[in-house]
Amino acid sequence: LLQAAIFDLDGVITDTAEYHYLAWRQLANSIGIDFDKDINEKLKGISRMKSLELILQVGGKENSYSNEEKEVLAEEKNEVYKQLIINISEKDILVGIVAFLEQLKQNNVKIALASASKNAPAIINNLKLKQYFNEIVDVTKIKRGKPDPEIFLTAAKMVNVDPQNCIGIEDAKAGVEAIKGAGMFAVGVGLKESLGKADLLVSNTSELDYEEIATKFKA
Ligand code: B16
Ligand code: MG
Repeated sequence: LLQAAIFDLDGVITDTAEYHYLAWRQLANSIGIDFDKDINEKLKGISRMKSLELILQVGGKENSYSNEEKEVLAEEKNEVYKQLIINISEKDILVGIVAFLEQLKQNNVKIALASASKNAPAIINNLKLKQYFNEIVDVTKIKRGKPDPEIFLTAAKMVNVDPQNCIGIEDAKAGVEAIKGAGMFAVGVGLKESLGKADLLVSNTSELDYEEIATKFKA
């Protein structure tokens, strides 16, 4: 039985990828590394430090910085990012999401957030969506990032629902892998090329529909 829905944030509820992109590009350029949308694509769902390490690797600078210096660089990016997301509001909720959250609520499905972003609670507040969420995972307590299933398993535990009775909703390859690794039903938002492992694929959030998912979930 479908008892809980566990959401990713960036790319599912709102599109912060563009802001991550702008902030990382500024940081990368400031240390002499070219940054483009192809690299940005690989950073979706990946933690801040892992993202930085990937960028340094692409620029051939993986051994140029100490851990302390990397912390400073990651913090610098986050300061730029925080300035960019300051004006996020209800208008930035992706199409269909409020209706889908309402459907879940009406069907007594628990709702949780499993975002890799340390800024997730602030973003959910700005979007005025806090009231829908029974639980928001504190990512600072998560040891292993997506594709590890830890964050989805933690969310399931917080809402007290067995993983086999949960669905996870993700736009990133690493995220779908994490959901499947947790033993949950994966709803992918995006393209088959990257999200082929999802149990149900929709091309965008406007297609998220409780009845359709519940039917496929049972089958
Ligand atoms: P922060 P999600 C992820 O959010 C983003 O997709 C990823 O690009 C970002 O690096 C990560 O959050 C960490 O974000 O720097 O704000 O802690 O898709 O898991 O909701
Ligand atoms: Mg995402």
